[in-house]
Amino acid sequence: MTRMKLRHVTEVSDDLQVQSLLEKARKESVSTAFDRADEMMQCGFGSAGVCCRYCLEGPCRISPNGKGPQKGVCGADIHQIVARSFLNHLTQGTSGHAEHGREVALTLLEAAEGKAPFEIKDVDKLYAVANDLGLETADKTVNEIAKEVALKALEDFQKQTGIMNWVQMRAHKDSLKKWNDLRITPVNAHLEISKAVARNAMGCDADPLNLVLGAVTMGLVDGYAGLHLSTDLQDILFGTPKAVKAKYSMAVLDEKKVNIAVHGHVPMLSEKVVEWSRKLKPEAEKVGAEGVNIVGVCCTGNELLMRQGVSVASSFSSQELVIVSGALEAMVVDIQCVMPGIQNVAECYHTEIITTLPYVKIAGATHVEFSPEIADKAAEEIVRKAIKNFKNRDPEKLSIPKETVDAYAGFSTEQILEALSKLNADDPLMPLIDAIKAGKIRGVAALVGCTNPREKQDIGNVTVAKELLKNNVLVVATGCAAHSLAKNKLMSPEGLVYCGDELREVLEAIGQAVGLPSLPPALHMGSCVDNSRPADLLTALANKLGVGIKDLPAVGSCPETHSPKALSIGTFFIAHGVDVHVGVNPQVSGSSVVTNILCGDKQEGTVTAEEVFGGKLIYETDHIVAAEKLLERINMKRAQLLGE
Ligand code: SF4
Ligand code: MSK
Repeated sequence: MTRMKLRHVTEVSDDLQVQSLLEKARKESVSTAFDRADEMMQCGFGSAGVCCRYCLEGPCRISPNGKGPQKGVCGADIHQIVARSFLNHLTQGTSGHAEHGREVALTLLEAAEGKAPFEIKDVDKLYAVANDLGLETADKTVNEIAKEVALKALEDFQKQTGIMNWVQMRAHKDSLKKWNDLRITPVNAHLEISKAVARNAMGCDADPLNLVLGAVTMGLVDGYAGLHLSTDLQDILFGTPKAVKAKYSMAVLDEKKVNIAVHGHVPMLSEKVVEWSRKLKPEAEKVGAEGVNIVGVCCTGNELLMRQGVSVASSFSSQELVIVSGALEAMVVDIQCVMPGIQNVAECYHTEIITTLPYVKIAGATHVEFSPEIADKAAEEIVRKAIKNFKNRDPEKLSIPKETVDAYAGFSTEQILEALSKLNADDPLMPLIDAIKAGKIRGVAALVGCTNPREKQDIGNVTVAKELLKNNVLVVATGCAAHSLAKNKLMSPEGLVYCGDELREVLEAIGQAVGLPSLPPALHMGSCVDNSRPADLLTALANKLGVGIKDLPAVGSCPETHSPKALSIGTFFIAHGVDVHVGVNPQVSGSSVVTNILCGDKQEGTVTAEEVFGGKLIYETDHIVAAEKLLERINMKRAQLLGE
């Protein structure tokens, strides 16, 4: 097989440590996602969303340039095929987040019933959620209330009529009315996911607009059964994040300790791994290590960072390079964004890959089954395995980069409001609203999503963020985008130099009110499911101002995504009227109809997301132009809201 020319390491990532580990991998003949991306040609048909494999009459593919057959065997045209393919992506992304929510709800139920070894850490949040759900709390114990909240959450996967409880509880009333009028409000997550799969089959829904509306329902399921429900229940179980200082970069690996990376998304097991890493320190010392060092990868990393200050080693695209350091005794994975390639890389070093869920296994990896009731047993076994593996480390293969970057994280909505309350105890949102009205903050942007091995790592996330900060846009971040920003000092006061003067003034004033030199330029709000937190902040601002979320100068940006989950999250925000930028091809370009619905402006005679919801999808690969487009949208909404 002829080998494609690989990109030079400097073209692959902006991170010097990633570059040096990739060089090491190549020298040691270890293939990683960056190289596989160079070797894998992208199919033009798939890129445009015009191939269909939904039945055995196919596969069928339609050429967007009009050459060749213009209909599949069943008669589906290019617009129907692209719309179905978009809905298929959204369904996949949404099911991941919904499963996350359901797992957390079951854990809360088992904890409340005394069957799982978890305690309710944030009783205040439990009461707040119970009240918002309309539950009676008087004369009930914490565990009784927790059980009722968990059962309400599980109803969102069971009920056959009405509206999902979490939609009813968390959605802005104007948005909810819009969705009800369109009859796209979800009833229960599993019902909607199954309906989406069913309507996408051969011989079912063949109306591109109706299919896109089905995708919006998926976005709402993602946002409420996935994001909001998971965040609320995780905060109840593990605590609502507060500002915390931690370290970033591959250099958080510790040569003198047993290193365990926790990777994936669901924090139940990893919380226990942290606990057992402390308990088993004496055993680590017996094998010559100074203790056990837990490092984060992807969003399991973000969850532990937000609540426990655990340092973060890598975002998605460089996950295999954590192993290439030769310093990792175990990588424990749960679900989502876990590349199968980690097992092949691990076989070239001493790292043990440990899968933990019965429906997420990797051939060749060790499996230690996790379920909430045996959380302690599983975590203990995992940490012991890593300790035992310490002796197999090969000093010849060891290469740990040197410098870490300090970053602040833990900015839950509650933490942001608490900080603002130092400036106005009676009305904490007012300092933020005043700053927006005065133009000191032009708007709010959420930098979300991933890194993608096909893209130069970090460049898109950081460029868009810096351009927005320079223009006095308040930036919040989640997921792997937050990792890019943290490594580039945008989550420490050092990064204030990238802010416009007015924004810097506001960040300093709030920071000093809570005893810091300043808030960091970008506020880390958490993992992918924590995109519920910016949504909560926007809902609170809209309610305070007496307007819809669509009226706020707020945008989302996802410059380097790889995941269909990002499309689901993006659609959730668009359904609220927030413009969302994506820097990676969303694979709908084959259909002018679907592209126009998602990305088109308001136009007479056509239905577009902007016209229906007030926000649209912006696909732009040039990072500077993307930031300009987002600023334009922010300015447009400011003009409408404030008459500027
Ligand atoms: Fe072809 Fe239609 Fe079957 Fe798709 S559903 S593979 S377009 S025949
Ligand atoms: S982990 S979905 S690469 S943010 Fe949430 Fe990172 Fe994107 Fe996975």
